[in-house]
This record gives sequence, structure tokens and C-alpha cells, in this order.
Amino acid sequence: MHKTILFALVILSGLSAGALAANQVIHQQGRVFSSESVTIKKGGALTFVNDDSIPHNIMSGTKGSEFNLGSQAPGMSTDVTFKEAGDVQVICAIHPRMKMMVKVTD
Ligand SMILES: [Cu+2]
Repeated sequence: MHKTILFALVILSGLSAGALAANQVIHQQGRVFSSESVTIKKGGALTFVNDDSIPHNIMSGTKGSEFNLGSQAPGMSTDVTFKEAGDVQVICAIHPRMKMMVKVTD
């Protein structure tokens, strides 16, 4: 009896921790990002998903927050952590019209 209750508590707490840690998800579909602008806390991460049938190449040249994921195949999902506060311009190196802003707050 006691063991059963403990087991249930472990499962419940595991689920709620997972829900709290869930990243905002940015989709790439029709060669656009699903959001033009998102706000996250410093140290937080976004999950970028490629829903297109072509590769994308997400990157940023914003000073202090530079990154380049390289070619992201269709169906792939990649997390990017933002460690510096400020506005980070995120683009696709393949499709110049794909742009979004990540506002990273302290
Ligand atoms: Cu692209």
C-alpha cells in the first residue's frame, strides 16, 4: 500500500517537472518561422523543428549569441540555448526571407 502511493508520487512529480521544463517550440513550415518574435529567459532554450520537406540552416550572427546549426534535415528537432540577454536575430542561411527575433531577458 505504502509503496504504491510513493510510486504514484514519483510519477506525478516527474510529469510536472517535465511540463515546467518544456521549451517553446518554433516550427519551420512553408519556409517561414512559426513566430516572428519570442521572449525567453536567459539560459532558456527554444526547440526548432523542421516541418518542411527541405533542409533549413538556422543560425545567428548576433554578437555574443552567434550559433550555426548547419543543415537541419526535414523532421529534425534541435534545441538552442540562449545564454546572453538581448535581442538575437535568428535567420536561415538558405532562405533569406526566414527571419525571427528572440528576445532574451535577464
Ligand atoms: Cu530555410
